[in-house]
Amino acid sequence: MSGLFITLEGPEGAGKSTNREFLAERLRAQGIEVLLTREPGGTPLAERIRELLLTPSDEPMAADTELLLVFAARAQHLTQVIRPALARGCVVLCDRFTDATYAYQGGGRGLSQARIAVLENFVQGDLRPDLTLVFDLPVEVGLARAAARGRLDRFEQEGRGFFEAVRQTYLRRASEEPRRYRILNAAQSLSQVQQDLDAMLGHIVELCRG
Ligand code: T5A
Repeated sequence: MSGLFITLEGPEGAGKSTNREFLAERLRAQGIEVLLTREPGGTPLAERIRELLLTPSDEPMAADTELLLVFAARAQHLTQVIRPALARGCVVLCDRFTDATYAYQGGGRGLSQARIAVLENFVQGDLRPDLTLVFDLPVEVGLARAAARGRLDRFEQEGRGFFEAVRQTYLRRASEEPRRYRILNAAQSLSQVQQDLDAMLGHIVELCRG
C-alpha cells in the first residue's frame, strides 16, 4: 500500500497553513485518511532545528549551514513521519517541502540548484511529492499578512528582492513540471481561494484513490 504525498508551497503569508486545514477537512469528509505536517519540523527533533532556522540571531547563519539544517530536519521528518505514513496508505499534506529549499536557499540565497539536487537525492532517494499546490501572490501582499501577525522570523526579515526571487523560483519550477504543480491565486479573498481548491478537489480525490 502506498499513500499520496501532497505539498503546499508559496511565499510568506500565502495562506498555506489555513488552506491545509481546509483541504484536510474536505478529504476527510470523503473518508480519506490524512496526515497534516510541516517543514521545517514535523518531529520534536526537526522542530528544534526549525527553531534554529527561524530565530533571529546575532551570529549570521552561513547559507550552506542553512541548507544543511533544512535537509537534516527533512531526513528526520521523512524517517519518523512521512515515509511511515505513506507506507500505511495515508495522504500526507505537508506545509512546505523541498520546493521551498529550491525557492529560499536556491532563489533567495543564490545557492546552486545542482548542489540542492545532490542533497535532495541523498536525503530523499526517489521520493518526490505527487502533487504540489503553489499559493502564489505578490510579495508585498504576503509580507503584509505576515507582518500583521507581529514579530518577524529570520526569513521574514529579508528584503523584497529575496522574496521576489523566491516567488519566481516557485513559478519557474511549476512551469517546468506542469503535471505535478497546480498554481492558485492566493491574493484573492480566502473564500475565493477555497472555491478554487474545491474546484480541484475531484482531481485530488482521484489521485488519492489511485
Ligand atoms: N524554509 C522552509 C526554507 O527556507 N527552506 C525550506 O526548505 C523550508 C521547508 C518557514 C520558513 O522556513 C523557510 C521558509 C519560511 O520562511 P513558516 O512560519 O512555516 O516558516 O513560514 P510560512 O510557511 O510562510 O508561514 P506563514 O504562516 O507566514 O504563511 P502561510 O502558512 O502561507 O499563511 P497562513 O495560512 O498562516 O496565513 C497568514 C495570514 O494570512 C491570512 C491568515 O488568516 C493569516 O492571518 N490569510 C488571508 N488573508 C486574506 N486573504 C487570504 N486569501 C488569506 N489567506 C490567509
